[in-house]
Order: sequence, then structure tokens, then C-alpha cells
Amino acid sequence: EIRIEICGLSGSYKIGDVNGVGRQFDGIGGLSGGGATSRLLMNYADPYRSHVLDFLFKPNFGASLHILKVEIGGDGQSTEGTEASHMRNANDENYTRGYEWWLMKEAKSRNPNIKLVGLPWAFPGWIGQGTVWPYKNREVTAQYITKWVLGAKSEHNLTIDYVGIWNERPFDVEYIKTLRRTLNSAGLSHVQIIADDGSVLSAISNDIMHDQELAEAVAVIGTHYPGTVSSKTTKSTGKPIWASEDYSTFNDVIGAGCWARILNQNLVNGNMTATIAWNLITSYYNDLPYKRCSLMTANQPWSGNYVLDDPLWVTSHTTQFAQPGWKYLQTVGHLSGGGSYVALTDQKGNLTIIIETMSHDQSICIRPPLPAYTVEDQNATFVLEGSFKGKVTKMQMWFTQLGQAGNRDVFLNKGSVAVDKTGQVSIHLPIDSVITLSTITTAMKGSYPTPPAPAEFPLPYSDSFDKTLGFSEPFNFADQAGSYETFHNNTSDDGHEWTFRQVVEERPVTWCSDPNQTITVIGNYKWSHITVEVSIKSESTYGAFVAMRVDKGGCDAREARGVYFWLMKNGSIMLTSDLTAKTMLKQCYFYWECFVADYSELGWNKVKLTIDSSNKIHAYLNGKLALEHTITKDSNIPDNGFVALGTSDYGTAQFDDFSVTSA
Ligand code: 147
Repeated sequence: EIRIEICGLSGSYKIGDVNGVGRQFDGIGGLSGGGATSRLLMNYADPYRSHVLDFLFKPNFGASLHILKVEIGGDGQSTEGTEASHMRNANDENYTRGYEWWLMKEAKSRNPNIKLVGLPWAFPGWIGQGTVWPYKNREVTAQYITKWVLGAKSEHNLTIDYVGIWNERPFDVEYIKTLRRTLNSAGLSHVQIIADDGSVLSAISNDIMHDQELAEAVAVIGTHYPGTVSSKTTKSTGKPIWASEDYSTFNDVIGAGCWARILNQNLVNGNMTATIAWNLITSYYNDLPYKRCSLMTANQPWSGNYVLDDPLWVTSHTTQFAQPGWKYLQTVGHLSGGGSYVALTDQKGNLTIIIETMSHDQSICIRPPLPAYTVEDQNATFVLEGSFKGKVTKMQMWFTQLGQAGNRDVFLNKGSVAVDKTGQVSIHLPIDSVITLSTITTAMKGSYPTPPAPAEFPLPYSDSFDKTLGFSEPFNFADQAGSYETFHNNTSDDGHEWTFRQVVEERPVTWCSDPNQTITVIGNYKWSHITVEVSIKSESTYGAFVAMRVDKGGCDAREARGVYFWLMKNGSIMLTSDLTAKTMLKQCYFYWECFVADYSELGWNKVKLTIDSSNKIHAYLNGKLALEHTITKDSNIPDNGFVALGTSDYGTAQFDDFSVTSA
């Protein structure tokens, strides 16, 4: 027998409960929202849609998430778009809008134990009572949030476990107390409050230390992008600490490295017992901000293609081997050659050890900056003590190789490794690897047949909005300001029974600086020479537009350039190269300047906008050429972009018989 001497660095680490266990593990989660990150997911056809949901939520299959956090929609822009509010005015209550209800139900049906969290970004305008401050009338806001929780139960039988205050915006101590009282009065004392979903400095921790009522109101301290650390004050509150939003990194191998490192080190360095990824899934167009900063990718409902990115399988290393309610052991820490290990137990004999050896450059997250450190190839011996010694005789080993090493293995079952009589288990830890050692034997790397190949957004494309999908939104439109819904007119004499309608009538209490116009985008960002046709009817809005080559969405939507064709109620029609209509390309007043014959300011108008191969813009109104303009080099008009519909202000307008063809 040849014994190969283990060379190089080697460390020994005690794993046990000799001095009791540590903090309770609260779970690993994904965030849908903040905002509109799941917009395209419900448009997938089965079985692909259900496959994707299985990879996210089904226990012992994929990410097998413990926590689903969703946005409480406020009709305002919250990163990838707007999400629908359940109360558009003080008397409005509707719990069928948007897709978060659906997503929560899909998650719960796969994992009844999944914890649900709700948090607002924007609020509908009326909440501000003339301001853009949600704490103007605290009772009103607390009722608004409480009704969302009650609606979840009454309409969907969903039990919400946690709610937050205002994402990454100032908190208000008095409001948190009001929210606590309001929830309690509604019979929701089991719903816990997370605060403040803001900076690591956690002013909230300081307040909690000096205010007993606040301390009782706040169950969990939620910090964002903590860089794996939490403050002394936060730790001294004795409250559970969560990285209630983290990650937000492109989901390639480095993103996976980031996720692996923070999942362990948020606990090791910062005592954080839950980490939630922004975002759950890229189901938003690639040309919106933060492309693919998600656990996996599914943003092509038209093709059915989806991608199981590495962060998904990094998640499995924790989620399939420990459940909320398990305890972290106190014996966690850093490895002598760099990297970290955590250990968890269900206190019924099960033991899970998760090890990561992410090198600096292969695990950089979007934020905060990562201080320099080194990691070496090393060996580790874990010495089981306390209740595990002699009881745990073998452990399942699961392995992922990240970094730049060729032929990467992702979430591979390496079979079982023996724990020797003295309670020791020794393994080799390559750089940039994630290793789980566990007594749990139910883990699985789920799989389905390969999904369809990716494809460009279909062209030609059309929608007359006649079929409802069971969702308030039709296929593929991604609202960037305002909210757009499929709408049913009671009278259908004019051929517009079912339409697409902008429904927000007041600028929201914004999270971004939403434009004063509303806009919804669709299509292939590469589109350059196309024709868009649509019927438009302005209702309470002052005007409406159709646009192409729209180059921006998200929080920058107000800076969107493109080619916009507007119909205004004062009889003016215009072509502009920006959403805010600052740069006029052409304008005319119907009554004396335009060579169009008919324009119904209050009724339906057929509109056609085209940019031909010689970069000539033609805008038609009710079949007749209304405006034309030739794009020149100095026009500062984007070469390509989304197609869009919109309104000149927060008012209602309807759209119908929409089509896009190549010019
Ligand atoms: C977060 C938001 O909460 C998310 O909705 C999403 O926009 C996400 C994208 O990375 O970012 O907000 C932050 C934006 C900037 C910082 C931190 C959080 N920052 O610069 O530290």
C-alpha cells in the first residue's frame, strides 16, 4: 500500500455543541420584485413554467428556497418596472392584480413551509396625501399594508410571515409602532416586522436599544448588502439579523462565487441567519438594468428557454441540507488557508457542514467593495464533538467547483465519506469550491429535459388583448411608469371590447424618480427599422403616444430617448426624440397646420409609426400621413430600442390592435 502524504496547508476544526448551539437559522431566500423582476415568468407555457418553479421552490430539487420575499406593488418604478398596487385609491381594494400572488401560491404549493415576506418600494400617490412621504398619515399607510396581508389570506389563503417598512428609504419609528398596533388589531400579531431594510449602519439598531416599544415591534433587523458584517450595536440588540437583500451580481461563475461566500460569511462574520438574493429570477428584459443579477434566468416566454445558472446550485448546498428552525453551531469560522465553514443541526442528530473557499477575484459581489484576502489549496479535518461524536459515522458529500478551473462541477454528489472512530473527517478543499458534508440523504440535483433553444422576440408580433391569461397584464409588456392592464369595456359597438389600459391616475409616492409620463415597453431591443400600428383612445390623460427605439427603462426611464409619436387632446400631434417631449422633431396643430383629415381627440384613432431602411420616420393618423422626419447623424436618436406605448401624464388611456412588423 502506498500512502500519499498530504502536503501543503492543513487545518483542524472542531464541530460540536459542547457549549450549546448558536443562533437559529432562518433560511435562504429569493426576492421577486423591487421591482417587476418576475414580469415575464407567468407568460411561459407549461411545462417550462412549472419546471422553472420547481427549480426555484421544490424541496430537494434545485434552489429549494426557504423564503420568498415579494414586493408590495405601489404602481411606481422599482428597478425593472412597476408592480401593481392593491389599492389605487382609498376606496379601492383588489387582490387579483399583478403576479406576486400567483408566484407565492406556486411557491407554497411546492413547499408549504416556505416563509413569505412583503415589502413596499413605491406607494400609490394617495398614500402621500399630497406629499411623496409615506409617513404623512401613518394610520393610512399601516392600514394599506395590513390590508395587503389580509387580502393575501382572504383571496389566496396565503399566510404572510413578515412585512417590512420602506425599502432602502428612511424609516419612521412612530410608523413602525403604528404598523405593529394595526397588524395586532387586525388579528395579525403573528406577522413579524422586519426593519429597516436599509444600510448596514442600522440606525434602527440604535433606536431599538433606546426604545422598548420599538424593540417589541421589530422582530428582525434586516440590512442590505452588508458585506458580511453587522455592527456591534446591531448584534447587541439580540434580534435576529438578516441580510434581507443581498447579492445583485451577474449570475456567471463570479456571481456564484459571491453568493457562496456571502451565504456562509454573512453568518460567520455578521451573525446573519438569513440571506435573501436580489433577485429571485431574471424574468425581465436583458436591456433593462441589472441584467441577470439573479439565481437563474427565464426571460424568453416566447421561446420557453431558461437557464439554470450556477448561483441556483450554490443555493442548494445550504437549502437542501438545513431548514429554518435548525440551529447554527457556535463552531463556525474561517479556514486557516482562507474561506469559511458553517455547521448546522436540527438538534435531532442531523449535522450539516458547508464549506466555501472562494478566492477574492472569483467572488466579487456588486457591492460593497471586497477587501483583499488570499485563499490557498488546503486540507481540512473536521473533528466532531459533543452530541455528534460517535453518533455521526458517515456524511454525504456534495461538491461544486467554481472559479476559472476548466470542466466545472456543479452540485455533484460525491457519495458518502466516513467519519473515523475519533470523530474526524478529512477532506481536500480546492480553491473556489463549495462543499457540503451532511447526514441528510434526501438531497437531489433535479433535472428536466433541456428547454427549447433561445430565440429572438418574435416579429411580426401582434396583440388585440382579447384573451385574458388570468393575469391583469397581457403578454410581454413591461410597465416602466404607470400601470397597464387588460381592460374590458362594457360596450363593444366600436370593436374595442377588450383593450390595454393605463390605469394610474396620480403620480406615486415614488421609489425612483418616475417620469411624469407613463410608459410600457415591449419587444426586441435590437429593433431598428420597424412599423408599429396601434389604436389609441385618450381618456383622462391629456395625450398618448406610440414609440420605438426606446433606449431606457428602470429608474432611468425618464431619460429614455427614442422616437415618440404623440396625439394630444388640444389637437396637436407631434414627434419627439424623448419621453419628456423636450426635443421636438415635428409638431403640428390639427386645425390649421396638419394635413390630416380626421382626428378624434376623445375617441379611437388608428396610429402607425414606421422607420424605414433609409431612416425616414413616417407617422400616420387614421390612415393618412401626418408627420415625417428624416433621422440624421446629429438627431441624437438611438439606433435601436424597445417599442413602447404611453401617456403624457397620469391619466387613463386605452390601446388596442397592437402590431409590430419589420419596415
Ligand atoms: C437595491 C434595491 O433595493 C433593489 O430593488 C435593486 O434596485 C437592487 C439592484 O442592485 O438595488 O438598491 C440598492 C441600490 C444601491 C445601493 C444599495 C442598494 N448602493 O449603491 O449601495
